[in-house]
Amino acid sequence: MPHMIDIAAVVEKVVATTPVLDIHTHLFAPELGALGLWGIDNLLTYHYLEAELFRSSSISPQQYWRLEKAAQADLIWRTLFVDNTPVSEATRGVVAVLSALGLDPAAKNLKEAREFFHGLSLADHLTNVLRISGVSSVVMTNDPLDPNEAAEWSAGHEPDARFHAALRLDRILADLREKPAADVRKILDFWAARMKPLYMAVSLLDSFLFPSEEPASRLLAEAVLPACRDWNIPLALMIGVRRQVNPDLRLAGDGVGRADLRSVESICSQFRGNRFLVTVLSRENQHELCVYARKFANLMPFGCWWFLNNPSIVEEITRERLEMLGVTFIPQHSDARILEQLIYKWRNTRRTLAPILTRSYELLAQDGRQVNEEDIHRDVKRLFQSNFESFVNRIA
Ligand code: HDL
Ligand code: ZN
Repeated sequence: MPHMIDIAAVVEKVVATTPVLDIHTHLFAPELGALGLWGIDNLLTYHYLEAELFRSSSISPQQYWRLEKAAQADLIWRTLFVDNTPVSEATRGVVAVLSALGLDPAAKNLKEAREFFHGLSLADHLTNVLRISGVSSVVMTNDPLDPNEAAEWSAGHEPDARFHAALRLDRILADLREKPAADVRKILDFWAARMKPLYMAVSLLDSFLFPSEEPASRLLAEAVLPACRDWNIPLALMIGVRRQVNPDLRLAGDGVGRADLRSVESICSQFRGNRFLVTVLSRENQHELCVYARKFANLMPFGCWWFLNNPSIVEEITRERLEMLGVTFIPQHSDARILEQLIYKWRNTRRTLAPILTRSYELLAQDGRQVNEEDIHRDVKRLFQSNFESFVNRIA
């Protein structure tokens, strides 16, 4: 009789102790200067919280944008954390971060938190946050047409080895849409050589269609995909955004729309020599993305992106992926914009994933196959690291 293990306890331990490679963030290596955000005022002026502020405060967006960042943070703290209970995903996340750092998450003001962050060395704090979060390394979002970022790269700074690059194409496909593909290809090659990206990435509207006469579609086919093939890196398609539904909210103003995923079918089918990381923003698109992943081995579904990164939806998405794909997908990325968000985003992912994996192994046992600790280690390592590492074809 195979040795019976306490499945729940072993899964909990393995999920808690297996480091994760965070494949999509908006974090920056310290070597890239002031691009990297950290600390309490940045944590509180996160666009997720700004959207929630306007539902509980009489302040108008126009009045809010005129405030200094510290005043914005004080208003958000008072409104969402003192005058109201921080039960939303984004507010509870700040509570989790403060608690993890030994600060009082029920404080009436930000005095203690500001003093704590003011005294920190970023280098030590970065190592401490990665350790608490169980994150081995992160992938950045690097936009070569952002003048501030281009200046940092042109200054010859090399990112810390725990920060990998991803070449983000949104602005290239928008600003250079009238350019010949050959010109765009030269720019891609220049920045790919400089950044050494693990993949190229683009976020796309819910209305994205491929193939189509749209400039983005043409440049993807004629410049981006040949470049990805030559550089032997995947292209990440992030589909389903409805840009600036409420422009008054700025970064918080984007919405979500169900996309026609026949675009994914066409691109995976037509470009068999390319590999595609795909995440979709609409909950309604998730099941069909799983079906497409069963049809195309060059499609790697990843993450519960943005408005989906809430336990109720992460649970549904992760269960259907396990049922349809086994452990051959990438369950989550943090999308962290501020360093300390890694702490709560990965705590939440582990807290939601562990019972789902346990249930899968319990069903397997009921149907006749016991798992051992080695099986569980292998599966969690695939989910947290090696599915991505092998898909980008480089040990990141
Ligand atoms: O396009 C993206 O990478 C999105 O993640 C946006 O940055 C979005 O504003 C975001 O931060 N989502 O979490
Ligand atoms: Zn993002």
